[in-house]
Amino acid sequence: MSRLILVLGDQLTPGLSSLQAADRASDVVLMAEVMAEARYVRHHKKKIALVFAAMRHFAAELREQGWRVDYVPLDDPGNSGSLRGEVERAMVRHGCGAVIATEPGEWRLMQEMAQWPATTLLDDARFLADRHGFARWAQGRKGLRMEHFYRLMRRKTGLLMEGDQPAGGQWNYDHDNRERPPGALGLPTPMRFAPDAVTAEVLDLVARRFPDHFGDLTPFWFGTTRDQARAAFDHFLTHALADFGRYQDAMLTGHRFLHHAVVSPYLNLGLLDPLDMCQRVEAAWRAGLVPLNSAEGFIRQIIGWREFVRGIYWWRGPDYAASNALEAKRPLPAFYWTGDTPMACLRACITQTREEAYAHHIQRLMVTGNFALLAGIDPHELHEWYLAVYADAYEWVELPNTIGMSQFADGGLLASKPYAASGAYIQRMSDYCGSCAYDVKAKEGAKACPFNLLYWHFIARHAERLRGNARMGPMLRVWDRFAPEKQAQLLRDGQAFLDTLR
Ligand code: FAD
Ligand code: DLZ
Ligand code: SF4
Repeated sequence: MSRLILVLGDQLTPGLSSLQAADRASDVVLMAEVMAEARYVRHHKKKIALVFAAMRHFAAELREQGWRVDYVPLDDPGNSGSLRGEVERAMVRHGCGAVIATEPGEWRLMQEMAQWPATTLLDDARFLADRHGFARWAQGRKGLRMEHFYRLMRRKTGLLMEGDQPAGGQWNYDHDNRERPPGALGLPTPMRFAPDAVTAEVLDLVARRFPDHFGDLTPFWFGTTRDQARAAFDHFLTHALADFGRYQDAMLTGHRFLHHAVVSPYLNLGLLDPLDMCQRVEAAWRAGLVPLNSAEGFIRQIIGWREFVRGIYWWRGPDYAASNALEAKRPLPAFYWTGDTPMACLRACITQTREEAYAHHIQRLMVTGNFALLAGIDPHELHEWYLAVYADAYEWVELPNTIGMSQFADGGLLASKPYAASGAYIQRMSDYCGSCAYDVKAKEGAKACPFNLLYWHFIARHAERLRGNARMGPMLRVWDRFAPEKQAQLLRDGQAFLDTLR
């Protein structure tokens, strides 16, 4: 009897464990576009279009390789709207007695699929660290630090290693990575693709069926095939990797991508392979084409941060999403959906998010994330926002970045200190402040940069909890030295700004 091989929208990899376990001659591959997946948060229109278009292209790729693929489009008149419904219908259609699937990337679906009858779930082997091994490594450790995990991964993969020593003598070159580009001239841009007929049809579908979702659907320039994803990565290697390291933290108005790879949407769908990407980056360094700080910085993001946050996601379990160590309860301000705010940095990052379904790491961490942290925004509401608005967003990677790294809502499990910063950081790393209604240098009064006002409000609100954190010591000592009248004034100013967010 043939078996049904369910391939999810972010499992577009020919070497997927479920496909490896299948028999091309007798089994049937099922792929289904379903409302339940497209609406569990109100995903950006570009994200839905990317997922559906890439799914359709992958189905064609599998058919070319000789697989029997049953593809259910969203507009299929019989579409039940859920993955479970589509699996049940397909089992009857094809007379299948069993289902094989690779584990999904979210607890929500994992818990659901574990209840399906006659279904075998296989490990997702597309990562460099398996989640059970990560849990064994993490269990019983006092503090989890990415740097320790990263060194293990360097040794395990052999990437940038000379024997058992790190290439160049250092594991991490982050201190070289704090520059702002001297000007806008010659900045790279990511590779853009014109939609083909398959993608154009999906764009039409998304425009008709998801008009109420966040974000601009067009212009749509993401690649939607494996070849295009590879071409986009090649383009990054040639044009942007060399300066990736030193300009990694920079933000410039009108230059939304700078030296970033803009490959997370492809990588998270399964169109690119993380080890292959890192080996190509290492080869570029060994060939003398890019400096070591850039190669190391990029490889650290992939084999370090990406694998580390995934490990934490699965290890901490489904309750991690409800973490709220700082007891933040303020609703997400409406301007996160519109960009309509006089704060130039937030306006730029949110407008770009609406238009591109993309913002780079520092924009997410130090602008939208930092503001939410300082203002005490409910981390769960913020998590749903990050999950909805980016083309690369899947809970296994988004949630630990939001709850752990950006909001300190897990109490310091993932990050050694809160990523809280005043306007001075944004001024140093960007040109946003030049066109802002607020004055980044002003610490009090109506014109004062809200990040400055909220910074001290945040420190004061959480002073007792943060005293145990050695890295926050210097800022707490500055706060303690302020005269009581100054402390009271800063708190009043911060509160007055927070009251305007209602
Ligand atoms: P580059 O800067 O060029 O980096 C290269 C690659 O490294 C990325 O493609 C990505 O795969 C990986 N990477 C870099 N930083 C991280 C990180 N912190 N965690 C995991 N992988 C990383 N990344 C996602 O892929 N999906 C998300 O939903 C997501 N949500 C985030 C939410 C918040 C609050 C924060 C602070 C970060 C989030 N990130 C997320 C991490 C990071 O911002 C993106 O991976 C990165 O911006 C993708 O753009 P890029 O491909 O140009 O990355
Ligand atoms: C993100 C997404 C969307 C928008 N639509 C579908 C879909 O229609 N069918 C499908 O199989 N997968 C989709 N996905 C990806 C899933 O949401 C993803 O597999 C889970 O969130 C687990 O990571
Ligand atoms: Fe952002 Fe403050 Fe600079 Fe305005 S002055 S852009 S609010 S950091």
